[in-house]
Amino acid sequence: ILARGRDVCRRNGLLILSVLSVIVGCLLGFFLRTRRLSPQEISYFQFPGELLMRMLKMLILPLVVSSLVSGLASLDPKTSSRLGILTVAYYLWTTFMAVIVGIVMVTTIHPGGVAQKEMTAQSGKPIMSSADALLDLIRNMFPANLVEATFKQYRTKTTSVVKSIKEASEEALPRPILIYGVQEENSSRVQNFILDLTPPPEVIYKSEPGTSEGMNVLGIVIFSATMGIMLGRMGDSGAPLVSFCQCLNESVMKIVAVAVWYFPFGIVFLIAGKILEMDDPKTIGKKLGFYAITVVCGLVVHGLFILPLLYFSITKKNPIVFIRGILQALLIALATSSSSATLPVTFKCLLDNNHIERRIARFVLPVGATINMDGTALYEAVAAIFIAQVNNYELDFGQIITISITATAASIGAAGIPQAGLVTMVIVLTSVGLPTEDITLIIAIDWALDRFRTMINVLGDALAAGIMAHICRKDFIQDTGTEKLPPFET
Ligand code: DAS
Repeated sequence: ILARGRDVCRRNGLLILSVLSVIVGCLLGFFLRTRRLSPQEISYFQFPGELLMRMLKMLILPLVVSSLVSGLASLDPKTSSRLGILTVAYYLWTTFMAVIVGIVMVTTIHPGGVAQKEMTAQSGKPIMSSADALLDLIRNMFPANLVEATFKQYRTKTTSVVKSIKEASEEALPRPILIYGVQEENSSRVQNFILDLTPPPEVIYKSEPGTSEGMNVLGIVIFSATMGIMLGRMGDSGAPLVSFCQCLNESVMKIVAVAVWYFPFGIVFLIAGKILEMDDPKTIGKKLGFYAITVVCGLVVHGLFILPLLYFSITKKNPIVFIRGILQALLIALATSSSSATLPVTFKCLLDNNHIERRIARFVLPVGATINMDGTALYEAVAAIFIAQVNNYELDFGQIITISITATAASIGAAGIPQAGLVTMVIVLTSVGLPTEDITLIIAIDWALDRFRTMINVLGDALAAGIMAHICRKDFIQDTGTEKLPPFET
């Protein structure tokens, strides 16, 4: 009874701690805003939160590669192709549904009409064309050098961040903005685009490091899935590498089991640090209030009604119990606004709390974290139509269809990193001839809405794993245990 009690409290304890950390983070953030900290003090205060982000990002590459390779290699070709087709079809269907929900919401609430009088786009620089954005997405699907590309970016982030801070302060930028982010020679224009979209002056603007490497996660998924399928077909000659990936996957999950105890502490500083940076809520409220309400209503309808209903209709299981099991992952998504960074926790919740077949989770989650973004697709459709409304631009039916298709495609190309959806929106806007510089109309609250759409992205991936585990359960019951698990596998 003691052991059981300890386990229940340990699991719930961590969840309760995480919920409390979100509340404490919000309260602390708003309290410290009244203390008017200096930019330097803000960046020191954000340090524990930055550690949390780096801890999670450090795990993405080994986790994605090891889970996809070992997951796919341990499935027989029939199951893996069936699972692959079903998963991608499900993802496309739910993403398109999210877009439709968003379009219905924004045409019903019509937030742009409210804002029309007050809003004017800040003097926009010619922002990159959708062709560039599209080429960048495709380019980053093929990271020139899988490991070097990722770790090189980590390494140069440290050096060039310090360098660019020094240069920036010496050059006394025309606008008193201290921007730092890596301007690598090969970094995608997508990253520069985010840097160009800087909010008003006298703000320390941290380009969320990882934009281009975040795009590379898509390339890593493509590479690892291909590797897994190839190795699965090689039989015994591929076994050593499959076993290596299984062991790597298990060890990463054991690191996550330890790291999760730091998360509540990191969440406090991550959230409070973001609140310290945000614009004055008063200036935001009137202008963008209706827009934010439209986005949140769409996310709630899709995430808390449509997806759970779909889960129940297919599995006949209680979706609330399932969602309860992944609450920890949803909180990390809220704190980090990165579904890729949340991936290790999503894995842990699905395996430990919802007892999803690990080979299903190892395929469905990494693929979902990069191509399945219901929240982002909904958001991009709403934002595009909102910008059309603000510009008094009547969209015809054909353009609405174009927006729904391009929003679906753009969300697939968006990486699971902070504010990626803001960037790929360029494709949606230019597809119907809307001015891309109008993205600056919504940038002030994008960081907050990003957290909620990331939660829905993670929820969509997790529910998909639950549905696929249910649909393919017969494959595993008849399965003769093809996955030769590492010796220490419990
Ligand atoms: N923050 C992205 C994610 O991690 C979503 C987005 O930017 O729209 O899923």
